[in-house]
Amino acid sequence: MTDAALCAAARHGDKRAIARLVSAFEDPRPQAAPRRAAILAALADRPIGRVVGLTGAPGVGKSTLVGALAGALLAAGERNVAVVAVDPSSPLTGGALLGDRTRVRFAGDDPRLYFRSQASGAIAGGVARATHQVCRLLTRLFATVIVETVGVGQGEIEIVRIADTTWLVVQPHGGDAIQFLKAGVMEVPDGFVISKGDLGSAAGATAATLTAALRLGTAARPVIVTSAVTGVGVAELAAAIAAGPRGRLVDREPYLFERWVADEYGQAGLRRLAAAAPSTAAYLAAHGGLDGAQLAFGAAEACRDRVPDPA
Ligand SMILES: Nc1nc2c(ncn2[C@@H]2O[C@H](COP(=O)(O)OP(=O)(O)OP(=O)(O)O)[C@@H](O)[C@H]2O)c(=O)[nH]1
Ligand SMILES: [Mg+2]
Repeated sequence: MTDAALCAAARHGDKRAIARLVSAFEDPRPQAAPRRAAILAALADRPIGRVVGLTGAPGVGKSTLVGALAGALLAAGERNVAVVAVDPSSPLTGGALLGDRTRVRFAGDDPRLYFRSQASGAIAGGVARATHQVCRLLTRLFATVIVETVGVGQGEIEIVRIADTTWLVVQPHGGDAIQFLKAGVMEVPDGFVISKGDLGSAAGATAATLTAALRLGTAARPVIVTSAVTGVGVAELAAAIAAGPRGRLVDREPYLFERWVADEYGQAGLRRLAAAAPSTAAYLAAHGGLDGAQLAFGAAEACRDRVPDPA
């Protein structure tokens, strides 16, 4: 099938077509950039969906919540929902550490729901290097894209650089809330979810502690107690997400391009980028956006490999 045919099928929710397009966006090589540009051009008439980050320590209940939340978003009127679960994988084995635990289960086989899991590899931040790329595609196909990441500290909630809004999930009395406060991470999320609200009064107490702590901060942010068991709070969270902003992924491209340069070519690559243009935004503009910039930068780097540095 051609990419044009895949795009046509993907518009109608064909999951195999979507999966084949997603692989083009997971390919880090600059040679893959023109294909991405062509796919996005074929979908350019589509509105850009919202990216919602759902992050928190391992085992707090993110995947379970996401399964329920996706259904609640559809019930709240969202056209369709994709979920990307970033699977923390071991740098040693290259395999997934937690395997099945990152599986998100949807109720039934709804054509409006799509799930993809990605191995994060050795990349810091809990966000796979390909996550932002895949979000570029999925936001053209889905009204809401939820990204589940494991984030436990300041350096590990890089998801906020991609998402329109990020929610931090903490469990009752997990100590996470206090730990996050200390780490300064509380400033980062747009809202908080206390999971496992069915486990006695602990969730309410944690919510009260958190709300009191947040009152010291600047902007008021929601604290929602949820339970994937009883369903409490899930509709409220869906409504808050549905009322939030969408479509800011494009503004993130200078940052995303710098991340890609750093991943592929290291600090020296970043220095050459800085020398090549007055700003990253200017470099992107000069090359027609992210895909063109990757192709051009990759070609320049390939030339360098052939011609030894004069220094
Ligand atoms: N009682 C109760 N248990 C829950 C709830 N949500 C999740 N759990 C349980 O908590 C455990 C972890 O749930 P997951 O959804 O896999 O948690 P996660 O945050 O996605 O975990 P990782 O992806 O491994 O970081 C499982 O045993 C769930 O059954 C809830 O609302 N109430
Ligand atoms: Mg999970």
